Amino acid sequence: MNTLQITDMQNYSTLLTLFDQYHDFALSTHINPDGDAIGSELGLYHFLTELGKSVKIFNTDAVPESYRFLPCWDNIEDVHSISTYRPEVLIVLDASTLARIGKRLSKALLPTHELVNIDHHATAEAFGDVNLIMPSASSTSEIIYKLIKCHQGPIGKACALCLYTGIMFDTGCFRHSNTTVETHRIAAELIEIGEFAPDEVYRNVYEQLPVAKIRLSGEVLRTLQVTDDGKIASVYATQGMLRKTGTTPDAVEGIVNQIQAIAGVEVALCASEMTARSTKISLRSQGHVDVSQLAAEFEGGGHARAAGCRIAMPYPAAVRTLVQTAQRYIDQSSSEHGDCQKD
Ligand SMILES: [Mn+2]
Repeated sequence: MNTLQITDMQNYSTLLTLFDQYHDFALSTHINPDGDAIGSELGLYHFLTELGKSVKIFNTDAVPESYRFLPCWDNIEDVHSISTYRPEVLIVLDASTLARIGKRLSKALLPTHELVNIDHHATAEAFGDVNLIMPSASSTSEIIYKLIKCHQGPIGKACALCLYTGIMFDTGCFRHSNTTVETHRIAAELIEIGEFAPDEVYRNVYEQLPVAKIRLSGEVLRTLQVTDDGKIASVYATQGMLRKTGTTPDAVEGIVNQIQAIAGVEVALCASEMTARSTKISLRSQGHVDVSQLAAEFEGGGHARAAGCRIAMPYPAAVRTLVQTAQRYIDQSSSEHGDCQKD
């Protein structure tokens, strides 16, 4: 059986009407775009283009190297190319707030008619005229797939590759808890349509690492601390480590996943020194702790199992504060769930 679960029919049909009604679309996504951000943008871009629409994409940050195999990635423009351009409809993808597309972009890129917000973050704000927020979806790319299906397609080859890449990324290659039977069915269909090799997509995204990034991982992993109960693991990356290895802050991304894999660890965190007084934190959860709530205490956000925030503190203090807060969440959850009933 291959039934499509649509939970928000009302907003789907409103959106489909917009696709038919308007001609000029602009798309955007969050700063430091990841695989789902780029995949959902380009997937929707290909779909709308095939419908004969005029579509432009504007992002604050450049497309990461690892996504430059996706068709039309180089059509993505930056804030400087906007000037007086006004789309009829602006669709913001995978960004839990409008500000997440970048301050300048959120002010410069104004639609004449509709602002649309498509997202799957549990902490997403309904900032659009039309909002399609589905925390149950694995990824924004999965929502775009469902939208196109509701429109009766067609999903083209290029579109299928982009959406598959987004779903693969946001499910951690189909291993995170947001991966469902339906996710696999959608992925299978996209592979069939796109006629691409999934192993090549994987290699493009994950196995084109510069040697400097591995050297940075080595430096960062050396800072590993695990709490006495073994449930919280933390590491940090300093500006000095970036200089020493010749890397930039985005190279820190993904290291948190390595320490999340330690047996018994429920919360993993990686702190990244941005300036002397500002620290970026990435959080992962393997247990009952909802790290999006933890991040929200510091004005961050994300998902129950993966979230992040920025703290106005030097990194050693930020790590201490976050570990203490995580400990409070773990104590709470073990009193609620009982220590012997682990997942
Ligand atoms: Mn996403």
